[in-house]
Amino acid sequence: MSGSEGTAGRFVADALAAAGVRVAFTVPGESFLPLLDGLTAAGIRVVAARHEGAAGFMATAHGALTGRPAAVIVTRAVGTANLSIALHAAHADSVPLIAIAGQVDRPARGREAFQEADLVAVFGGLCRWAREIRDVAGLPGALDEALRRATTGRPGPVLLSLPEDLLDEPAPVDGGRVATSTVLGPPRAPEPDPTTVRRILHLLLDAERPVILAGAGVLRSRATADLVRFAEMADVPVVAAWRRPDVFPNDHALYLGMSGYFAAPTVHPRLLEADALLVLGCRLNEVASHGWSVPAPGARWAHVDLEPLGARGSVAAPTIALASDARTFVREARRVLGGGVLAMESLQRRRDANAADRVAYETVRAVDSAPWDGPGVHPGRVVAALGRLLPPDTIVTTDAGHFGGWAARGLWLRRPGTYLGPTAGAMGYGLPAAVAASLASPGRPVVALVGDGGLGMSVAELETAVREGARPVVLVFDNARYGTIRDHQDRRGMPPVATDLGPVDWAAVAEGFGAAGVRVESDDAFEPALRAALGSRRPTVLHLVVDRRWVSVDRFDDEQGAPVPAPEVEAEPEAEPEAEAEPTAAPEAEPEAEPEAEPEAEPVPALEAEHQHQVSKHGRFANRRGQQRGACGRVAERALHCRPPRGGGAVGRELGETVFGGYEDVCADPVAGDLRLYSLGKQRGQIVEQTIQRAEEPVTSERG
Ligand SMILES: Cc1ncc(C[n+]2csc(CCOP(=O)(O)OP(=O)(O)O)c2C)c(N)n1
Ligand SMILES: [Mg+2]
Repeated sequence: MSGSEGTAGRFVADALAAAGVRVAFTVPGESFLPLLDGLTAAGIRVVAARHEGAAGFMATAHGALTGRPAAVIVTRAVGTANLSIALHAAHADSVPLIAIAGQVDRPARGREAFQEADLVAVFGGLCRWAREIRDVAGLPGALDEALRRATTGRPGPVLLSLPEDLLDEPAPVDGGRVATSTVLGPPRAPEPDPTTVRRILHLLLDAERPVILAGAGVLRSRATADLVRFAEMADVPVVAAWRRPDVFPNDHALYLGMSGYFAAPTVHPRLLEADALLVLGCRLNEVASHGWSVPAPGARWAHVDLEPLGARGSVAAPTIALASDARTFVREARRVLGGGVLAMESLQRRRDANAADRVAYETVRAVDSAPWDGPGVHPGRVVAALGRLLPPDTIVTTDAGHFGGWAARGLWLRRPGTYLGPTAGAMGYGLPAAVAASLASPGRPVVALVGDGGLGMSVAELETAVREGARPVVLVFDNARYGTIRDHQDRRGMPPVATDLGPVDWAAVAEGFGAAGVRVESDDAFEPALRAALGSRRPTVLHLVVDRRWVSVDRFDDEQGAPVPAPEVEAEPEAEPEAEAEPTAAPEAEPEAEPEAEPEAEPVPALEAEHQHQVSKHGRFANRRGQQRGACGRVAERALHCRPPRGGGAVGRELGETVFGGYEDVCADPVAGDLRLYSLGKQRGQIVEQTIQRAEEPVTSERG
């Protein structure tokens, strides 16, 4: 007998199981022990994650993929705060999710109890519905309501706050009744009115340039095959909503690409050109609608959605709104269309225009054509290789960041349910989502696309993957920076504050968590590494070294530096006395460098006389303001493959050794009393070599 037998905690677990919840992700807390015990007893798989945000992303991905809500169970204010990013993501993605937070004991509420917060007031706004339960008798009704709200209408996250002492109480006497029927399949709205369906068909077919913008509602209602047939019958092309590229087979002649960030350049103009638009199972968020510019002013549009929109800001109300799930609508539309006769002349005009649109789209969607022979991988070629090598049922997950632009434009997806991306743009999603996908579909390959910034936020979930038997292949596009934000800074002429990161040996990190890790530094090395990873029984991280000149799929910038080299494991240095407090040196203005003609040309420039850096007798770094071991020193540690010893300073290379680096600049460091001067070029976009010299003291290194 389990310890939770007969308790309210067990009652909650049984209700979740009866409703079709099969998995619960958690970081455990002492505030919900009977529930934790009850979940296992009720046959729900409990997966412990390393962070509640990741647990929430796992639950979100599970819900998106399967259509069934997962539970995510967290503790009090601290756990719920960590979870909140996933509540926001699940809401943005319209994913059903049952979040349960263990709350402080009822007698302690409102008295600054340990880890207390008003969870409903603070986090409920991120959810479709949130409630704190104050007595056991209220449990059945609240669970009923939570399940209903999560899964009907526009699906989304719900939050139940359950006081710890309540979970220990005996279960409700009559057992209560918890509705189950609403959660066992994809959400459905009432049968659509055939007259309204006919009007929508007229709206589309009377137009010259109609388009369907299809979103997650099509995926959730498993309507892709029906949509393909409907689009073919009506000869209306389809654009996928942002981060829903799997909604329609990408190799189909009627597919015209995905909207949103890094859309192929034909997509937005084509949407604006549409004189009639069917928005199907899509919420028309800012990104999918290119800043609410779609539907274009004056376009006639129909919104078919479980909860269709009214007028919103600058977007006029739909010409026709129909509350329906996508599949029911499309099936009805096919039925109606099957009995009708289409005007041959306008049909032929549309066909010709569609064919031209498709050719135009195919011409601009390629991402692998730019010349490149290193250093590092060509991100577009990586994506093209994925298109060639991944089995069609592979599930691809993505994190937020510019690295994803190549896949957004160039990845070929052929089947529904093969792509998971957060429309909330939440970093840290990619790996946890891949873990959840691999657990939900153990037989399918799963590939996570992540940046080095995003992976840093959830990398510990590699251990979760290993422990739980998930086998994602993680592709980390490493430019050693928050590249997206750096791009924004550059484009606004702002200095690069807080956007450069240090080097990480992601392969070693992966191995440390029990996964496999492989460093990939060239295009040639990628394919064999991917094949091996797909065949591996362990989760694998492929550390893709990306030159910083690959700013985005739309921007190659010769002025950006090469990637920061990987750190090398060096002998543990002697402990040194603690260095002075680190100054917060203001970033120096950087000169604009002449862009190079060819990305692969890497001349060694003359060093500029731009900065002066002094090295004191004590071997401390100093920049020209006399600040010790400031940004310059830390940068140098990175650029020189150095690992800072505990006491400050840096462990360097041998005298006479040639070092190279890029982007960042001069330093010196002490080793066993020696002063060794490195001068690395400041000119962006150029790799600079310098031979290590013994420095005189005091040293003033003028750049040049
Ligand atoms: C949780 C979260 N924090 C911050 C941001 C803002 N943000 C968007 S992209 C980005 C940088 C991503 O860096 P990385 O993962 O390395 O990808 P890159 O842009 O370098 O390709 C940041 C900080 C975000 N989207 N999500
Ligand atoms: Mg990055």
